[in-house]
Amino acid sequence: MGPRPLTEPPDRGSEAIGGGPGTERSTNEVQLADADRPATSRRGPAPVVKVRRSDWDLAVVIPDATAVLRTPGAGLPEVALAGRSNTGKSSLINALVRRKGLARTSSTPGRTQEILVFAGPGKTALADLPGYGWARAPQGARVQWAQLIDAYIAQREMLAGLLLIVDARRGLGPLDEEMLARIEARGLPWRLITTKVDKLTRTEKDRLPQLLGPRGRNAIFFSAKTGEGREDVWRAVAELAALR
Ligand SMILES: Nc1nc2c(ncn2[C@@H]2O[C@H](COP(=O)(O)OP(=O)(O)OP(=O)(O)O)[C@@H](O)[C@H]2O)c(=O)[nH]1
Ligand SMILES: [Mg+2]
Repeated sequence: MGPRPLTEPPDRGSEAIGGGPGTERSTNEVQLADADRPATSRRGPAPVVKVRRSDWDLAVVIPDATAVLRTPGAGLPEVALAGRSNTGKSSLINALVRRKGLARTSSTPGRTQEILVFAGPGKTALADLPGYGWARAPQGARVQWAQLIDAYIAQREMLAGLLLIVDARRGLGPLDEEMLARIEARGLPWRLITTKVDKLTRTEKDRLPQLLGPRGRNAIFFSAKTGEGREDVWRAVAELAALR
């Protein structure tokens, strides 16, 4: 059976977090947060990248699925940010590079509609993907975004790894599991980021590892609002690219 399209309506009771099948630990999951066991072994953890505000810019736009193969990269491996619509992928990029408005964000889902590749002075480009799972998006748009995401994940030659972005209040859903299955099918590493942790109460934050289940064992807790987890995400980006 081939992979399901990433267009399935999201709000299903079956989106129990960390429970059902497919949540077992993956060999593609990178052990980044554990300083004792850096993925780059003898060389130690990758250094945190320091960037200045103006160093990053939009390098490449991939408008649709047919353009994935023929659109050149920025000469850098790409780490992609994927996740459900409105989880904060674009905001995370802006927070990482400390440049508000570089990647366009919105309080309504469906803001990012193409794949935008941002490049800076570092060794890795960041690819901002459209979100999936927004049930109220027009059907045509949903199909087009899903095809674009699918093509990028399956075919993009310079794709080095994936940051899977989930809202800390929701955890992983079936479409997120599907995304991980696809990236693992390509043999590429990934890392889970839970965003908007500033919105959690203390108790919710304490319960987050339990909510995320085995997939979330090495999750990075991130907030674009407070900057929490920013350095960890940079480290993850560098590690993913180094594994390429
Ligand atoms: N409080 C809080 N809000 C956030 C955070 N990250 C993103 N947001 C808000 O969440 C909304 C969605 O953010 P985006 O960055 O546009 O989300 P996206 O995942 O790129 O969305 P799509 O492109 O539609 O898939 C915006 O209103 C952001 O301001 C965060 O860490 N904390
Ligand atoms: Mg976006």
